[in-house]
Amino acid sequence: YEPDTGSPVRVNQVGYLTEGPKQGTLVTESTEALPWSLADDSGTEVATGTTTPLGVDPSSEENVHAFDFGEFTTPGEGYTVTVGEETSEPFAIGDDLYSTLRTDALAYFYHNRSGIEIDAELVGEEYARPAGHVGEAPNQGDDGVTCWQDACDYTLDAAGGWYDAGDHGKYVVNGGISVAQLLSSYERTLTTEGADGEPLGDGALAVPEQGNGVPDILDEARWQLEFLLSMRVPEGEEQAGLAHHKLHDAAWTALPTLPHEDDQPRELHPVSTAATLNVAASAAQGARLFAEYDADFADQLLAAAESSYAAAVANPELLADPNDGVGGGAYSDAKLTDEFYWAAAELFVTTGEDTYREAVLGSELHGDVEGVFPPGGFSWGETAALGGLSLATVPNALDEDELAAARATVAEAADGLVALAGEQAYGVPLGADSYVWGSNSQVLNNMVVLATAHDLTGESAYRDAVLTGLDYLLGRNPLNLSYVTGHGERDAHNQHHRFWANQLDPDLPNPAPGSVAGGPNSSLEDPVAEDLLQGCAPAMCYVDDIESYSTNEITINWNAPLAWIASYTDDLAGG
Ligand code: 9MR
Repeated sequence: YEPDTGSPVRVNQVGYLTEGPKQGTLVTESTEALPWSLADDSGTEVATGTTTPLGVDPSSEENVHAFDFGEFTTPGEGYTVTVGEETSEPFAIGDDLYSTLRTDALAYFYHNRSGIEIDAELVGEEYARPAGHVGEAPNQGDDGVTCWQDACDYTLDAAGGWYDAGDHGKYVVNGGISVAQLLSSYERTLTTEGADGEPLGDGALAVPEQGNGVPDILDEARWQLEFLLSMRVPEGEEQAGLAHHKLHDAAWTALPTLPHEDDQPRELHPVSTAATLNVAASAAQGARLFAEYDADFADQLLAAAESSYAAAVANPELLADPNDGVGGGAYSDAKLTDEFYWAAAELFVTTGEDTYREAVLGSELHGDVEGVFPPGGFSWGETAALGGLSLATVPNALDEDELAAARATVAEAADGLVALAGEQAYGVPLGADSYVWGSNSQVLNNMVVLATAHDLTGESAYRDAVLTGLDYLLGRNPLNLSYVTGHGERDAHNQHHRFWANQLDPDLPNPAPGSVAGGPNSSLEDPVAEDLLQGCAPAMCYVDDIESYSTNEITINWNAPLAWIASYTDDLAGG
C-alpha cells in the first residue's frame, strides 16, 4: 500500500493568518537548499526564497526541507508555493479563516446527540435523523437501562448525552473531558482579554435551544452534563455517590447502523472512581458557569460534584476492567492521581474551600510540570492538565504566590512544547515517539497548553507554536492531508462512524464538516491498519478508511479540543 501523498510541497491547506508564521515542508531527495516561489491566484510570483534542508525527519523517515514565507503579509486566496516542478495545494492568507472551523467543530456535538431527533432545519436533510435510543423498536431506550450481568437491581434514566464516537456507547470518562473542554472554550471568553463570547453565544450555533437566553455552547454542554449526572448510582443504594463508568451495546453493531436502528441491549457497566471524578470535575466547572443562567441547575451540579468527590475519596481504587471491551470501549485507567487533581482543582476554583485547597496543594502532581502537562499531550486518561489550566486562568482563592506558581507551570510546560515543535520538521508539538491512538487530539491538547500560555503571557512564541500545530493538522504533514473534514483541499472524509458512512452506502453522508480524525497511530490496532500500514513511519500510520478505527475514528474528546483551538485561533485574528 502506497498512500497518495500528492504534492511534496506541504502547506496548511486552509491558510495562514496575515501576521502569523507561514511555514511549509518540502519532501525531496535533495540535500541542497532549493529555490521556492510563492504565487497568488493569478499565478503571479509574489515572493521567493530558498528552502532549509533539515535531513531525515524521524516522524516520516523522509528527507525534508522547510521553507518560510512569513514576511509575506498580503491577504488573499488561492496562493500556492512551487519548488522546481512541484506545486502545493492552494491556501489563503487572511484573518477571517477560522470562524467556520469553530462553528463546524462545535456542530459535531449536536450531530452526535443521543435521545433527540437531529433536525433537518438545523443540520440540513443530509444529516437529519430520528432520535436514537429512545425505546422505539428495534431500539432499547437509555431511559430505563439496567446493569450488565444483572450486577444491580435498579435502573437508571440515562437518556441523552452524546454518542462517544463511531460507536453508540456513552462513556463517562471521555464524556467528562469533552464537556469540560467545551465549558473551557466558553470560560476562556470570560477570563481572557480579546476572547470573543459572541460566536459561542445564544443564536450562534445550530442547536435546538437557540433563543433561550443561554449561550449556545452552554446549552450543548448541558446536554452532556445532564447525562453525566444521570450515570450516578441512585440515593439509598449502597454505592450512592459513585458513577457508572459507561453504558453501551451488548455487542458491537455492524457498520453502517443508524442510532435508531441499533437493536442491541443497552447495559450499564460497573461504577468506577475515574468516572466518579469525571462527574465531580465537570459538574464543579459547570456549577460556576451556569450560576448566572440557571441557579437551580448550578446548585444541582455543585451538590453532585461535592458528593461525587467525597464518594471517590472514600472509594479511591475502583478501577474499570481493561478487559471489559465487548460492545464498547474499555476506557480503563489505572492511574487516578490526575483525575483526583482535576476534580479537586475544579471544586477549589468553584468553592474556594480548604478541603479542596489541601487536596490540590497536597497532590504529588502539584508543581510537577510534566506530571500535569505530559509532553505527549493530555487526554481522557491524563486529565491533570484540565485542573492545572483552570487554576492558572480562572479567578480563584489561591494566594498571589500560589497563583504565580500555577501560571509559571503552564508557561514552563509551554516552553517545552515550543522547543519540541521547533525540533519537528512539520512544526507539530508532538514527538515522533508519541503517535498514539488519537494522536491528533494529543497535538490539539498540547496546542491548548500553548494557547493558554499565550493568553496568560502574550508571548508570541506560544501563539506561533499553536499555529504551526494547526498547519500540521490541516495539511502540512507527511500525508499532505487535512485531518478535518471539509477544511482543506485534501481532507479526511471516511472516518469511522456508524451513520456518516458514505464509503459503505452512498445514501449516507460523509462526516459533517469539522470532524477531526484520530490520526496516525503507530501501534496499528485494527485489521485494516495492520494489513495496510506495516512498517509505516509514525506520522504516516494512518489511512482514510472507514474500517480503520484505530487511526480514523472521530470522537467527542477529539473534537472538543479542536473547537477550543478553532475558537482561540479565530479570536486571535479578531475573526
Ligand atoms: O480514545 C481511546 C484510546 O485512547 C484508546 O487507546 C482506545 C483503545 O482502548 O480507545 C479509544 O477510545 C475508543 C473507545 O474505546 C470506543 N469508542 C471509540 C473511541 C475512539 O476510538
